[in-house]
Amino acid sequence: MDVINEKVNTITSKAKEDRFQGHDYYQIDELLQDEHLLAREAVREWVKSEVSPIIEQYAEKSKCPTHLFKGLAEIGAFGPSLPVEYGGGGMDEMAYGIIMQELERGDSGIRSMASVQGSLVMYPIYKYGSEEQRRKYLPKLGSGEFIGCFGLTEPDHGSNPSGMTTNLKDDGDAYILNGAKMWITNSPVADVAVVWAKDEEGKVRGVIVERGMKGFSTPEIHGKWSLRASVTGELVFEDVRVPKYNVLPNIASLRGPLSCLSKARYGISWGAIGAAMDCYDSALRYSKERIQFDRPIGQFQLTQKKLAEMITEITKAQLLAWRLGTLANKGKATPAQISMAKRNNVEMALKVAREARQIHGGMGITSEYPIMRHMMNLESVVTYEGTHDVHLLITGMDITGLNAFA
Ligand code: TGC
Ligand code: FAD
Repeated sequence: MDVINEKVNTITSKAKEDRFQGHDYYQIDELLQDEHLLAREAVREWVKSEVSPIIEQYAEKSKCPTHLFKGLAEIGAFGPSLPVEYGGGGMDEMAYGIIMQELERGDSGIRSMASVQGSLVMYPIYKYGSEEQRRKYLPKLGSGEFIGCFGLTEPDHGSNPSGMTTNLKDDGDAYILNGAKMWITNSPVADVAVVWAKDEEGKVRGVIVERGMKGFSTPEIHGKWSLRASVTGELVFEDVRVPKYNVLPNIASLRGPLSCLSKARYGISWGAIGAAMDCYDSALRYSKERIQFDRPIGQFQLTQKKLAEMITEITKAQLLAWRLGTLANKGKATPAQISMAKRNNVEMALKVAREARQIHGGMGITSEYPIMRHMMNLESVVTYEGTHDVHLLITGMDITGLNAFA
């Protein structure tokens, strides 16, 4: 009995220590600049010291480690490619992707916190807001003093946001906002929400709703088996009086929220590789340490097949992300190219997680290893920011010129 406990304890204590090493089978690092590698190192160290020691507990308890918002701000995770004077990091799109990759290596929920704040809250205010709105909100969001959320999805309109019924009615110097948003990351803890609603002409407008506005509430959604360390909720608007000052003046179309999604989907296409690498890293190590039939399980051909296929798929995804990053840096990455990368890389990560789980045997279902947490998280990632099938249809539309949604 003691021997079994000793073995379990040895495996347990090894698993608890974050021994992650990046994987770069095709020497893609040679294609990166020093600022990318430095950013990666800094975020990796932060994840090892701040996220890895606590994440399993938070996920098990289904609690969001909101204390990490400040740290995320300090490492420049909020809007890495937005200008410094507006609270961003002043880096390029490649750096943004790499930072998301390292965060998601820790946990998809932590990457979500950063994606939403930077790409879905700061970006629309930067891109479509007035100068006064930028000055008022962006520095506070960039520093983590304010937490933001993004409200597009509704209870009856998920994949089809153009059907939204949340609406704005003109009332002099304000709009009256009514409706509800569903599945909103960070909503229960947000200070501000960028909300998309139709005006009386049926045009999609973006409004900044602040916590404390009368008639605005943010109930939490419970019972998630995925993204458990991320907080998700609703946004409910009952005759909320939103000053016209809070309307984003430079957009009146669904293109507004969809362009923000392009930015966030780009980050996810990098982020998913992080989750996949963490699963692969753990499986590779376990395969060399776990002895069955008097030899490491990594010596069996079937285990090698799994590992070889994992690193092949990770490498292909890395090349896709790197190329997308170079296009994004030139402002040439199209929404359809971003859809392809998001779809491919998240699916790849899910498959890697499932194979890694097999390699860990029974241990793979426990919180001693990160595999099940990543796998369950990825079940959300494959659905949010456009489902797997929606992205396939975007590619289909792009190559055929025929619109499956029309
Ligand atoms: P459609 O007519 O195709 O487009 C309307 C206008 O938008 C433009 N556009 C885009 N612009 C930039 N980036 C994109 N990705 C764009 N996609 C479309 C388009 O050119 C057009 O512009 P204009 O100027 O001609 O008006 O719109 P549609 O109603 O037919 O919808 C097409 C469809 C289904 C692809 C789209 O609605 C879609 O992507 N649906 C998926 C919904 C989705 O992704 N929701 C995500 C909610 S947010 C979220 O999940 C956050 S999770 C965050 C986290 O925790 O990390
Ligand atoms: P539906 O649209 O009802 O889709 C159900 C199924 O039908 C899917 O398989 C879909 O692919 C399929 N389907 C739909 N239309 C078609 C079609 N035309 N052809 C073929 N198949 C189709 N939203 C926000 O606005 N802000 C957030 O911060 C946010 N955070 C989220 C966090 C989590 C944890 C989750 C799970 C979701 C979040 N979302 C958020 C919502 C997310 O974007 C939606 O869940 C997603 O867009 C899908 O919408 P839906 O869930 O209503 O599914």
